[in-house]
Order: sequence, then C-alpha cells, then structure tokens
Amino acid sequence: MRLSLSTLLKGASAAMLLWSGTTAHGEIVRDAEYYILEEQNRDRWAAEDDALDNALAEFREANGGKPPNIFYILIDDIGFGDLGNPTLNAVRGYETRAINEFAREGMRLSRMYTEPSCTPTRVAFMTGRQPHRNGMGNTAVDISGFGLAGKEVTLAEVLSDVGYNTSHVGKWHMGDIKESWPNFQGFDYAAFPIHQQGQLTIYHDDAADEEVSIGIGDNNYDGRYTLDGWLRTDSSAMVTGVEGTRDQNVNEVHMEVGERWTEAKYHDMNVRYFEQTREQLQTLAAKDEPFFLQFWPLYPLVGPRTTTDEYTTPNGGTYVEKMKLVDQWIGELMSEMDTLGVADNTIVIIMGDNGHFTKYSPQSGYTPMLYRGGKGSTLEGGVRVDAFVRWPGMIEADSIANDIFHVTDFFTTISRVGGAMAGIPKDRIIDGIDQTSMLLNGDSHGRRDYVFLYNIGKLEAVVKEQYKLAIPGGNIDNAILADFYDLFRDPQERYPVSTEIGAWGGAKFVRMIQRHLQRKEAYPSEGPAIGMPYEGIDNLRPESVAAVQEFLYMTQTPKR
Ligand SMILES: [Ca+2]
Repeated sequence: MRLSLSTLLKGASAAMLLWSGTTAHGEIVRDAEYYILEEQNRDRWAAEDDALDNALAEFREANGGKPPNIFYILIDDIGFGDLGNPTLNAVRGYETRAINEFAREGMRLSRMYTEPSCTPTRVAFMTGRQPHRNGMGNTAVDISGFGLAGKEVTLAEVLSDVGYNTSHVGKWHMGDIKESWPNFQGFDYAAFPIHQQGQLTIYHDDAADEEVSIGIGDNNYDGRYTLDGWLRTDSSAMVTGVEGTRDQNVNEVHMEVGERWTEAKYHDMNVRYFEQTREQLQTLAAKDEPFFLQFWPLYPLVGPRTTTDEYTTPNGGTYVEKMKLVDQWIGELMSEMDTLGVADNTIVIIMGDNGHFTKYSPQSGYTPMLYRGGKGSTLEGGVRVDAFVRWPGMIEADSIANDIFHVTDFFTTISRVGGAMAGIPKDRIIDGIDQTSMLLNGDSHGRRDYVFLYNIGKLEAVVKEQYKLAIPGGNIDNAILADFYDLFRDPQERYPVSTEIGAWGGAKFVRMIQRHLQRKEAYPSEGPAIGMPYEGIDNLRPESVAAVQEFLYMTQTPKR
C-alpha cells in the first residue's frame, strides 16, 4: 500500500497520542529514534528483561537484599586507545598497568561515545540527558554565574531516593552557583574544585612563567598600558577546592587569605582527592546501605612541565607522567576494595570523559591515536573513549561489547540495576537507554544503534550503526551527496562515501534528524540555571568577593 503524506501525518499524530498516553502512566520519555528500535525489538527485549530481572533479583538475594554498589571513575581528556591495552601502551611508551588488569577483569565497551568536552559529558552522565537539552553544552573556565539547574534530576538523587549513600570526590565542573554543586545535586558528601584545570594548572603563576598561558601572572609584563585591571583573570582570587555535605553550604579548604595558587598546591589537591576517595570507600563500605561513589581525578591534566620532579616513562610527556600516577592510584583503590570485601558486590566503571586535549599535543605525550580529532570536536577522536566495566560474576571477565553505548546510558542502566527506575523523571526527554542487557548478556545485546553528536548546542553529526553523517554548517543540501563515513572501514573519517551510502540512506538519515528535531520542538531545550557565583561558600576570601563584584559589574554594564 502506498501511503500519502497526510496518512503518514495522521499515523504520526496517533502515535504521539499513544506516547503521551503511556507517558501519563509513568513511562520514560524517549527520543524518536528509540521508539523505532523498540517497535522492532519489543518481544526480544521483553524476554531478555524477564531473565535480567531474575538475575538482578538473585544478585540482591545473595547480597543481603541490596543492589550493587557503584564506583564511577571518570578520567579527564584521555583519548581512545590509551588505557587498558598493553600493546597500545607500548606503542605510546608508557604503561597503565592497573587499568590493564582491571580491563581483563571486566568488559571493554569498544564503542563508547561521550560528549566532546568535560562539562557536557559530566552533565550527560549525571542526568541521562544530552546537554543541548539543559544549556550545559559549553565549558566555563572562570567566574560565570551559571550551572546545572537544580530541577535536573541526577543519578545521585535517583539512587539516594532508594537508599544509596552517595559521595563525590574530584572534578565536578558543572557551574559556580550553589544549586549546581554535587552536594546540592544528591551527594551526601562532596569534595571538589568549583572550577577546573584552566584555573588550577593552566593560568596560575607557575604556568604563566612557562608561557603555558601568555600575558598573565605576577611577573610577565609591566602593565604600563593596562587600563583594565579586570581583564586578566587571577586564578588565586577564584575559589579553589571546597567541601560540604548534603544541602549545606560548603567551605573552601587549604587556601588562606592572600595566598597564591601554585602548581604545588594543585599537586596536593590531586593527592588529597585520591586519599579522600579511599577514605570515602572505607566509610561507605562500613555502612549497611549500598553506595554510589565517584572519583573524578583532575590529573592527568597538567600545565607547567618543570614542576614535575622526574619523568619516568619513555614517552616523557607531561600528561603521560600524571596518567601513570592516576593509574597507580586506581590500582590502590582496587586493592582497597579487595581488602574491604566490596570487590564482588560493586560495579566499577573506568572511562575517559572526551578525547585528547590536542592543544597540548605533543608536549602532553598524547596525540590522537586511532581516531582523528580531539576534545572539542565531533570527529570520533573527540567523542570515542576507553571504557571498562567490572562486576564479578555478573559481567563476563575479559569480554568486549561492540554495541554503541552513549555516556547517558549509564544513568538509566545504573538506575535499573539499582532498583531506582521509578525515580527517573517522566516529564522530559531522557536520552539514556537501559543497557543492562549489553552488560550482562554481552556483545550484540545493546539497545542503541544511534548517537546525535552535538557541539555546544549545535548538531554536527549523527551516527547510526557503523555509518556517520557529518552535517557541515548545520545543513545538508543534497542527501544523496551528503558527507557519509563508514566507521568500521574508515575509523579516521578520511574517505567519504557519499553516494555509496547516500543513494539508499541519505533521505533516511535526513528523516532521522528531522524526527529528532521535531521531538525537540515537543520537548523544548532550556538554558542553564543563572545565579550568584560563590553564594553558599561560608568562608569566601575577600579577593574572591572582589572578583565576584568585578564579574557582576561587567555583567550589568549593558543595562547602564
Ligand atoms: Ca575533559
């Protein structure tokens, strides 16, 4: 039967009614593409789900009635191929011994997609939503007065509601306003820097002295033409690390009034976050409830070279040296889990947050290895990362799953495993897909075959199965001649296959994008939360108060 456009539209609106009807009964709201997969795989998925529910119930029964603990380790700016593989380690001239061992104990997710930089990936993991939906696609480096909105529902809140104890240690980077901080987003305890490595290791005085940043610092220019003393951001005037508990104001730690922020203090902060993670692990493991612990190290990112005493890898790169240290810490944390007896009832995830920061290649020791592009790019090198998941007895050791997985999927998958699906909000689109079947049943049991690749709110590419369509300038003039790549044959996206795919698939891909955009019209994107920077820090230093006042004055000048 040939369908007219009006018939198709009637069908679409009937389907919309069906969706809104099921939504009212508490179904998760999905992007359009998911419904297409669900329609074709419903029966198989339902059968799998019954078996998975049994497996999860058996685990709980054997675990004193409790769901597993979750330990999530997110490593900054580490591209695909640099963790977990001894041969590629050798190619690079260094070794991630502990992560390699960890990878052998669990599953390698070989098609893990993130967002292209720090903030959006972290938001995607915490909320199960791609950040184009909540205005968090961009990355702030100084006092900015915005952040992740309190009304976003995080994984910490969802798990907390079903009885998990929750702790976050390390980088957060989702805003400098109170409602965006981890202890206001569901974590019982949090130790984290308000900002990120731009302040902490790239434009402080030591880094400026090595020209990691130019025109900044105490002694690198004479300022005779300076009229605007507010132009150059002073890292020491910004708030550094804070600590706090659930829904309580935080305190800045290890920074005195008038003190300068240095690379030595950044190193101490990194060591402290490792030690605090170990302490949290000990504290949480001793309690009766399950736990959700996050360790998001700031290393391997490092600005100045000469502040590292000794370089101990054949590679000799600055980040590589620090990655070796992070790997050592991860080894110690895994040993600690054995000692505490929680290795078998904890799901541990180790992954990167986005591709290499190629601005600092090759001095970092890292350049894109298998894929092209790095952080800030929607080429595969920006959004494909190493990822490993271990759950002894539940996830097959030394296995590889090559289904597409997006970082938002952890939100939904962990909610399922934690018995917390009821807490997922039903009034907004959730991009994260329940991939429990992929983790427990292995390769070819994933439930995602697509990713929409956004860069700061702009759709730049889509992936469906092994095919990728780049959308240069946001337009596709001719679907048949569009910019297609076959990611299996051409991981580097160097050999476009336009008509070879476009002739049969061009229109299909364009419609896939249209469905996605129509769905966004039904559930419109919003901006981030706007607020007063640093409000909610009890011991704000006078120089930080002054920095906020400069920011506010500059923000308000257009209204004069
Ligand atoms: Ca990052």
